[in-house]
Amino acid sequence: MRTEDKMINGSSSPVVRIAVLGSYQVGKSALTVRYLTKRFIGEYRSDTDMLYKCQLQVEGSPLPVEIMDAAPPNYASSNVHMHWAEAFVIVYSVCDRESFRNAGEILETVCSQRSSAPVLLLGNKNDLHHLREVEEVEARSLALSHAARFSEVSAAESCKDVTESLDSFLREIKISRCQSSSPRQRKLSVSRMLGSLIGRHSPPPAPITELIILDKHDDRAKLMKSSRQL
Ligand SMILES: Nc1nc2c(ncn2[C@@H]2O[C@H](COP(=O)(O)OP(=O)(O)OP(=O)(O)O)[C@@H](O)[C@H]2O)c(=O)[nH]1
Ligand SMILES: [Mg+2]
Repeated sequence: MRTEDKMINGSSSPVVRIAVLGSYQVGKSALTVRYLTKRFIGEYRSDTDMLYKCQLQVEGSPLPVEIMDAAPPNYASSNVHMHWAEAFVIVYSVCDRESFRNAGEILETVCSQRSSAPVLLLGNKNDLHHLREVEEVEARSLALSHAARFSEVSAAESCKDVTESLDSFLREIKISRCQSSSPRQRKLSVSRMLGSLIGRHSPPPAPITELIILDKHDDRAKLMKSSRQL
């Protein structure tokens, strides 16, 4: 693990910070809200970052989690989320090849800047079969080549798939915190990823305790500052 990762990684903080990144309109907000509330509302505010603070049950014990539903393209230019988060969920739409290409770029950036951070690649909108532009096998192979987890989901149609993939991802994050910071860490995460495909289910997420809307540049600056203080 690089020094920068050590400084940022949650091993020094009890809070797990997850950034949800991806192109416009791929379903980042729908997935976040679906996971935390089990609801699919249909339309979501998309002009700003939303920070959800919550207490989740992971492997039988409570874990404070912060999920940043990032409004693009802020993360690309400011790099704030790259430094703030301990783990990354990268979303694309299976009906939008450009969003998949963009997800690949984000994946590359995360892997180069945060080499040991757990990453989950999520292909959303798999209910829209007739509009599919990205095959599952292609995305799975991209994820594997970067030692990232992968799932195809539909925030609109299936709460179960969304819950399973994010629960399982949180378990991986928890495990990665307990492991040594040797350079083998990302390799090991591949076997964890495969193992998790048949993993157990954790209890349903607890309610959100706080929602912060990060409207201003000032707020993002504070976020950056706090991530550096960890
Ligand atoms: N059919 C279908 N539509 C979805 C799904 N997930 C989200 N949508 C729709 O896709 C649109 C965009 O969803 P959002 O969750 O706002 O996407 P986003 O990535 O947060 O969008 P921005 O914040 O604007 O970048 C909305 O109209 C959603 O209702 C899904 O799984 N299936
Ligand atoms: Mg959004």
